[in-house]
Amino acid sequence: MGVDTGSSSSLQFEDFLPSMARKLGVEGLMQELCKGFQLLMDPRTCKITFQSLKKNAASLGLGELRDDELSEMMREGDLDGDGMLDQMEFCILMVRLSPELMEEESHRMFQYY
Ligand SMILES: [Ca+2]
Repeated sequence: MGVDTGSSSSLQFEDFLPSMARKLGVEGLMQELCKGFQLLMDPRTCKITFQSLKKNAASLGLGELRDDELSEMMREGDLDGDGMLDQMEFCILMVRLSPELMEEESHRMFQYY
């Protein structure tokens, strides 16, 4: 999966999602996102916290994100306001961060919820 390290704008790492969605299908993509969640979450809480995100981001190729970008992800993704991302919040965030995917897939993606 490609990470656009040449871009200075924030939150561009999601660009691989549309091609993954085409390759894997929506269901396969969701499974991949869930695997990503497993890698990023804090095993004690089974949720993604700022600390677990920062610690584990490198393993997903997100290591170049700055603290403020990680904070932005947490803030954007935290739908119920508990300060952590659960699996559904994470998957929704990943989809929302990909405008192309949102247009192409959201109508099908959100039939799962
Ligand atoms: Ca939350």
